[in-house]
Amino acid sequence: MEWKALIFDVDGTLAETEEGHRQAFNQAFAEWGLGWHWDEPLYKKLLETTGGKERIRAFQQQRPAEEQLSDDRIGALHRRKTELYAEILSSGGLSLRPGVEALMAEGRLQGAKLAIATTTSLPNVEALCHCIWGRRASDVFDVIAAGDQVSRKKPAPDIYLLALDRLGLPASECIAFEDSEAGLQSALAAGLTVCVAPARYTIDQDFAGAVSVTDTLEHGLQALTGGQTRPPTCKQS
Ligand code: XBP
Ligand code: MG
Repeated sequence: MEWKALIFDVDGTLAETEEGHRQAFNQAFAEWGLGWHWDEPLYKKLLETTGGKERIRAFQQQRPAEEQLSDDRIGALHRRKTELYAEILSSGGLSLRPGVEALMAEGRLQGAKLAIATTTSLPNVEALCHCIWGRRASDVFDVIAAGDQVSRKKPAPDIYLLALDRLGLPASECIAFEDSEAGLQSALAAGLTVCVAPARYTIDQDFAGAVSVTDTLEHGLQALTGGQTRPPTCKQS
């Protein structure tokens, strides 16, 4: 099967970004004097809610009445978090996950378009592309569907449907690459074939329905080169 487009999730798929997000959330909370701190086990749980603003809202539901923020305040807090995330990425040290660069190159070689379908916001996609390639996201990807461009985030299919609409292609001609259960469900619900390479925070999730589940996307290349997809190498719950 020759795929007409490769659609990539961002966080956890292109790069291990969630630690950067977690630090940015915590720095924003500290600046605002909220007394909140998301450690790694808590963040793993909180990642079940996709989207930063939605994650803050889900977290504060467990907090006392005096700690509740209005939607406007959550929006402002999240804008500061986005600025801090860009600062963290600009300090360097982040690289693509293994196999991503080769997969993108093989896709290009085969004439496929490259697209993004992510829950994170457009400024964060730009920050990552600047950090990794020193280029604008639109110079690296043909189509970018991100964050609040849809009202329902993953696992709803909306962000993948938006990417497909912008590509002008049916789901049957495209393949998606994901790291999370919510992302997999989103892409499947949009009708896509999905390869999963679980990331640091998603390793224990359920990836039933993926065409392949592999440690890294180095093996995702096989989906492009006509080879057999490898059997799952990661734990499925
Ligand atoms: C992962 C997410 C994001 C990030 C934070 O998105 O759920 O919410 O954790 O990003 P994906 P924002 O894997 O689909 O890229 O704070 O910008 O929402
Ligand atoms: Mg992800």
